[in-house]
Amino acid sequence: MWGMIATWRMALEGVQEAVQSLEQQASSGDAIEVAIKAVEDFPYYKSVGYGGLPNEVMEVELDAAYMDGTTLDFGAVCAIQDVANPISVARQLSLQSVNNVLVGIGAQAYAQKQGFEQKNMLTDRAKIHYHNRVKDLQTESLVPYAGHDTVGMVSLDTTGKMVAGTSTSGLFMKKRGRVGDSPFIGSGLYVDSTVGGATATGLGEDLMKGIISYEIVRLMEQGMHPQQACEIAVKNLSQKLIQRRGNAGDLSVVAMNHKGEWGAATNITNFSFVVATEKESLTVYRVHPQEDGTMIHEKATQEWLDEYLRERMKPLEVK
Ligand code: SD4
Repeated sequence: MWGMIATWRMALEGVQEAVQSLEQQASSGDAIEVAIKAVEDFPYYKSVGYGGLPNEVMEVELDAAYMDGTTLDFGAVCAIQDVANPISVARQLSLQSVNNVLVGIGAQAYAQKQGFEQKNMLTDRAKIHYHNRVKDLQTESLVPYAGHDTVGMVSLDTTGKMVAGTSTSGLFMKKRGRVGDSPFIGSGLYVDSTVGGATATGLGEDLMKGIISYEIVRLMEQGMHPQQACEIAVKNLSQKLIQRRGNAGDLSVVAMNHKGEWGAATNITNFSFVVATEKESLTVYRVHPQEDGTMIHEKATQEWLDEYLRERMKPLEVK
């Protein structure tokens, strides 16, 4: 059995490429790296890799993580700049016995020394988004930190090995040096090949309060189906945050177990995800949360898929 699940429709092209290789017995590690690199390289996705939206001083700081569910090897980079594929650096760091998580200039120096491609990740399009946002903030009372869509993926290969990965530019207009959940083991991602894996997207500050990816894997280990585990984890964390703090940020998750069964849950209205397994061809779903905490997964129509890309690639006007 092989399978792969990923957050957001933007993962589609990358997962498509990776799935073809999983069918040909590629490893789950290679599948994750290939698929996430494809998202990082696509300039129109404004929350991952090249074209990612900058922090408040117009620098693109990227976070990425990689976890091997068999060895439990884990590597991550936080707030790295000018590196084309943070996921590849995270994967390489996961193989080291120490120094698995590097931040900022240390991460950059490592990547440079190891020969990873250097690249200015700030595109003209991202600059327009930045300038427009600065303008809007002067006239409207908006939350500055809007705009997020981390790519998180879990994959299972034919040998039974599972791997998870994440990559993100974090929150648009974040403070310099701010890091969310995505590169943190347990919060942004967690995977154990004997159980399954999970990954999250949304407001990192809140996702971290529930160590939500680990929580989902723990629930699956207790025997829960991934769908039930995702729903319970989102519902419990969301309720707890509302009770204790008055509100809950955006929380969205996907998971797959070692049998290739999967789940996805959210507390927002526009979450989408991509899944493919040996039994189910590549499909994009939109998730509709219900009052009772259960989810309806609706297959995305071709019209919706086309509109998603059109919206992201439309010409931008400077305000
Ligand atoms: C963060 N969780 O940096 C990331 C942002 C994100 O979907 O996922 N967005 O907090």
